[in-house]
Amino acid sequence: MEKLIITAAICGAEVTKENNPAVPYTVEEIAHEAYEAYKAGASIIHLHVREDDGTPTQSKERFKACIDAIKAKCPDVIIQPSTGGAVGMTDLERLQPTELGIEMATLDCGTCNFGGDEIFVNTENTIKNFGKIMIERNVKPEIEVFDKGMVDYAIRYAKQGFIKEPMHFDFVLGVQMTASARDLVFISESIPAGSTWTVSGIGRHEFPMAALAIVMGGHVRVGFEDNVYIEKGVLAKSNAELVEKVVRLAKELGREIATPDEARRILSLKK
Ligand code: KMH
Ligand code: ZN
Repeated sequence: MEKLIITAAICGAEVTKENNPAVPYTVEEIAHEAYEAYKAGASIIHLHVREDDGTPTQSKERFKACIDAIKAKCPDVIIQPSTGGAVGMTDLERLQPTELGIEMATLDCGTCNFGGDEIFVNTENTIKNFGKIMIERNVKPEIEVFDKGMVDYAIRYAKQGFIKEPMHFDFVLGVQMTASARDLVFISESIPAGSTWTVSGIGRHEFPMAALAIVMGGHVRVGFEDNVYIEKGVLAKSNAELVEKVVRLAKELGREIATPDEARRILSLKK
């Protein structure tokens, strides 16, 4: 089995300091959380950025400031900006970080409900346009799928030339599709041979999904974007604490942790 790639989703767009005071907003806080998560074992930082007051933004300047600050502390870490941004942002706003010479970015492969009246909109044209731009800018997409139909869209758009293979998927389970062992087996067996996958279990599903991915040969995403608790009712002190828990699980289950360069090889990234 390949070594385990751990992604730290340190900030997100929806979670706030009211949910957990350790959620980072400023450039310094974001760089600090990224560095600590990296030292704990994360090889990829999934990055959203905020204004100092916590407002989510896709500003190219703000992304550049955060990327530079993270790279100053850990030059080899893989930085994966979000092109999902926050619900309601325009496509042009969302695409800004892809102009920064980045290695990876998320590519959300369908529209889904996001709680209450919120809808996270990704039309067919949006997905194809984002895919085409990522090919032109040499950015490897992490394909975000919130249910199995989004895997099927990705396969269709890859056949049409909008996404390059081998594809890398992130199964976000517990938002729209439920998070069970059956769901994870079903969805991970639905992707093309040669693809790679990671799982983001939302909320209380974070560590059960991580444990399953570790034994199934997938990879793991944890972080405040998805979950703010280290155990039931106990807030995590940092993203690093969440990463450390995955490292402990992997050790117990006999799976080694990938360095950033090992992750680059596994994901066919060109540095
Ligand atoms: N904040 C969500 C609306 C991504 O990063 O690509 C979108 C999201 C997915 O978080
Ligand atoms: Zn995200």
